[in-house]
Amino acid sequence: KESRAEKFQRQHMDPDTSTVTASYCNEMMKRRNMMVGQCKPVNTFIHEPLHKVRAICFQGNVRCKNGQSNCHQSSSKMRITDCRLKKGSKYPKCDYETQQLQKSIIVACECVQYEIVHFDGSV
Ligand code: PAX
Repeated sequence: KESRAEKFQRQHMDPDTSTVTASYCNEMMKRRNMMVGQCKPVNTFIHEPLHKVRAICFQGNVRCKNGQSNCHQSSSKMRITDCRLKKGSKYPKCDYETQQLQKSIIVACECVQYEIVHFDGSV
């Protein structure tokens, strides 16, 4: 079974891409299985090496949106792409807007090995 850390990597990691095209989100949301049963409304891909993203678990501790205390904010800006479902788009035709950004990101970390399990937002 896919672990939470593996699921985070499938849904949010894309280190080898530096520039994205307008169709990036439509292709990636499909390829990474986020159009199964429903269209995931918002999803962020991170274009940084995994070791840099894992290191966020040792950076500034912040409260998560759900009130838990296991969230961490990256001390530097990261290259990310936000995928947002376009208004009126209906499953199974999930149609996304692609937006490339450089922002600090907030993630939730779990367990002894400090694996990232959830993307909380970007600021
Ligand atoms: P998730 O299901 O929210 O969390 P996501 O991050 O890809 O998935 P399982 O066993 O899978 O249920 N976990 C936590 N979740 C939230 N908060 C804390 N502190 C926490 N600690 C552990 C994946 C797993 O992490 C566990 C949680 O129980 C899950 O375990 O965002 C909704 C989705 O949109 C993404 C992020 C979320 O998907 P919302 O509405 O909660 O903010 N998303 C959102 C994004 O990719 N980019 C964005 O900018 C925003 C706003």
